[in-house]
Amino acid sequence: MTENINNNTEKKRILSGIQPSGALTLGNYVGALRNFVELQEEGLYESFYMIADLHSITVRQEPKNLRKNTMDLLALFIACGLDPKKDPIFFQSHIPAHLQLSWVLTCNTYMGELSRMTQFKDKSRKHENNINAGLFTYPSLMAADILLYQADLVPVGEDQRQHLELTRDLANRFNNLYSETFKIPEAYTPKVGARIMSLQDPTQKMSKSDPNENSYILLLDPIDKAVKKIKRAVTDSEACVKRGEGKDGVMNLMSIYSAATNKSFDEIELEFEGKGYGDFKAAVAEAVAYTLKPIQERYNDLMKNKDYLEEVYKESAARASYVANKTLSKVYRKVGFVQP
Ligand code: ATP
Ligand code: LTN
Repeated sequence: MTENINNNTEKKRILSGIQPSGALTLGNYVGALRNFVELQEEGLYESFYMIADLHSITVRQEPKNLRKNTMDLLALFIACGLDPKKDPIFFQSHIPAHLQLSWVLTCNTYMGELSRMTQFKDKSRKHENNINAGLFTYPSLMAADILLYQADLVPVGEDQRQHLELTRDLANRFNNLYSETFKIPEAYTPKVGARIMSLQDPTQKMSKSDPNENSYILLLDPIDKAVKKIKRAVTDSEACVKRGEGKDGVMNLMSIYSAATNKSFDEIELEFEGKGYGDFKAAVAEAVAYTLKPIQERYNDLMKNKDYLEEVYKESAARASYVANKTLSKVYRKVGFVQP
């Protein structure tokens, strides 16, 4: 018999998360956070936004920095426009159900599936001295995050699509083995900016853990610093703002400009016809500054009000754990655990 999975809610559900593994980049904003805000404004979904602190310790974290990055991220979520009154913004470690479901899913995930994950391969290469079991089983925890909330949609950057595919496979596997339990979620990636590239090597994704700080723009970079980084961005010798072979650097700046101004690539090519990279970079820098400034102002205000932030994460955890625990008890019952 098919059960009503989403119970009494009509609205479709969203779940997404970002790790507090460092300061957020423009890539995180364009690929993920900005879309959280747009989707919330559409008002068609019931959403759950999570700061994935449990995931972040798959890479070594300094405790003091982890605490700061976690609070910073909460403030940045709100500064970017998410309204915690509408939808909860919670810390993953505050809801034990994530780990409890993750164990059940881990026992239904094959080693071969986890070995194929590109993020695992990338991160193992980057952290040769700490290839821990958590880094390997990371996707089963991510699947638990999503499936606990019966999410229909998961807004993420392109790099997370493979994890989403695995989540769908795990949900189907569980549903077939036991009975209909989980919604099958879909990834939602933006049309422009699903992968913002490094400003220094446009074949690599812009990443907050890149050792070269000129390769990324942080949401909290002082504006003059962000402007300088754009001016230094790698381009090519053609001095022509258009799409084309070998023009990865220019196309990346076009994506950034497009994301910041909502102009299409055709419009951008037209706007800069006959102009050089100096003019183009100045325009990109101005658009980025225009995007960052209000976020930074709101962030600074929020950081002065720690009591408010505490209230947000506590209330959010209460709201989210109600939903999460409902799914978890269903799963525990189906697996055959005796009710406590
Ligand atoms: P790290 O550099 O530590 O691996 P990260 O910058 O990739 O981390 P995550 O916390 O893994 O950050 O990602 C948060 C969200 O931002 C995810 O949805 C991810 O897909 C998205 N994202 C990350 N980098 C980019 C990028 N360069 N372009 C577009 N989206 C991105
Ligand atoms: N793996 C993601 C962060 C993350 C996430 C999630 C995203 C953890 N759990 C659930 C969406 C849904 C990342 O590294 N970007």
